[in-house]
Amino acid sequence: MRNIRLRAFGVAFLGLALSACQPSAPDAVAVKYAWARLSPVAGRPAALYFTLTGAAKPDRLVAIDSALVQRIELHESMGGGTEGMMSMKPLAGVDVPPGGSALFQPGGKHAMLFGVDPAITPGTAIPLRFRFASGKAVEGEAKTVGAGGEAPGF
Ligand SMILES: [Cu+2]
Repeated sequence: MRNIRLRAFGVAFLGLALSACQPSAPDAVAVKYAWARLSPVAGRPAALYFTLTGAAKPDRLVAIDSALVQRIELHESMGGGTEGMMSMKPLAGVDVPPGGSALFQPGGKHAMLFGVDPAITPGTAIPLRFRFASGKAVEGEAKTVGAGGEAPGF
């Protein structure tokens, strides 16, 4: 009896030691450098840019929401221009591989913010929740700049 208990303890201890040896890959995708360029025209959408870095397992960004934005869509600009309505296609999701990243930047992938709360002006911040196919949700915040503003230096 005593022997069996000791063995069970040994196995549990080995399990702990093994998990401690694994490389420290993050559990969830990380959201970095989020910023939004507001529209010069009230009521027009803002464009949101950010960087996602991978977790230990592959994941996929499927949605973003905010208490201060009515609707957020994932888009990709075609032809590398600015975010004009003629040159964008909607994206159902964006993969984020382990050890990799997904870049959302001007002229490429971005999110479009429709119905931004009028309290959001240049220099304020937009609270965001990034939702992933795994079911995880990551909170973030985007710095805001005006229509002609430069990307923040972070
Ligand atoms: Cu767009």
